[in-house]
Amino acid sequence: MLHDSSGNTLWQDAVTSGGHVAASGGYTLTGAVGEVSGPLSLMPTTDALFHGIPGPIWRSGPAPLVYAITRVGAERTNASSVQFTVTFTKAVTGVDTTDFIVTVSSGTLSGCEITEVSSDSGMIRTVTVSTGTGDYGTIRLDVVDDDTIQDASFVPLGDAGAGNGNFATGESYEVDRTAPHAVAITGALVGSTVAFSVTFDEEVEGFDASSDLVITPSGSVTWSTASISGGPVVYDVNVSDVAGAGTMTLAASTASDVMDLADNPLASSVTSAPVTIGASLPVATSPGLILMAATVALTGAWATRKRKSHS
Ligand SMILES: [Ca+2]
Ligand SMILES: [Ca+2]
Ligand SMILES: [Ca+2]
Repeated sequence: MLHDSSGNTLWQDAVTSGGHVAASGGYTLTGAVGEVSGPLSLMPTTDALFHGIPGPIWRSGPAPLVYAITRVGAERTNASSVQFTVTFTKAVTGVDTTDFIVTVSSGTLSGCEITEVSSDSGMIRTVTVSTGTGDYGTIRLDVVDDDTIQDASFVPLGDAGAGNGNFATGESYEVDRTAPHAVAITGALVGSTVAFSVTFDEEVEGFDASSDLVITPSGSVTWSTASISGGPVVYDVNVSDVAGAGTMTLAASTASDVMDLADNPLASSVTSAPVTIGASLPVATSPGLILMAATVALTGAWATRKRKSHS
């Protein structure tokens, strides 16, 4: 609808692509959808009307475009559906599920679908996407322009023509439904500390407290504290003030809050080989044997033979 500067209606049909509409009073609308020419300015108002004002020729504003597509949630997820925020450069209508496709740029996901587009007004839409099936994949939401998205002046996305408003450079989600595992743990006695190295098969978080550890001593072994540092794949675990004689092993606790970045909880852990603490003599109290200070790591059988040969 076109008004002159006095508010009189000059023309009240929608502009059609390539149309040429002569309005009363000598004003003319012509050209592609949304473009105007004639001895007047056209200024869209909030109710999508035009008010003609004598002056230079104006277009009714640039065509709408997709400004950005961003994630609503965390990048790594194991969720069955995710949401994207789609922001246009101006208010548009005509946005529905058929304007989008889901692009799986890597991984094994299949069956991802656009399930919902939020209320059709304004500059912003929230689009819900099901993440389908499969253990891992990267999914992105793209806009496919078929000119059904238009601004209030009926100017289609990217201007007239399919494809010129496409958008395929938005943020992605990394869907991860595979639980992490602790796959290698090594340890060595350094002074009175047992220094372990724990390797997971992917980045994990929450591996940060003694409750995340399963420390198993044998013999008379004791310790005071355990500290965890490093990560997010390889961590150092230092067990301090170790005393006594025997061995110590370490595993990561699957009953803890350790999880990958998609919140899949730790599924399993290897256990380290036993780290010998002091001399682990099997029966070190036979008559005539003097038990040395338990600081040298020797196997019991070897130590027993050596000592008998010197007695
Ligand atoms: Ca277009
Ligand atoms: Ca994982
Ligand atoms: Ca923890």
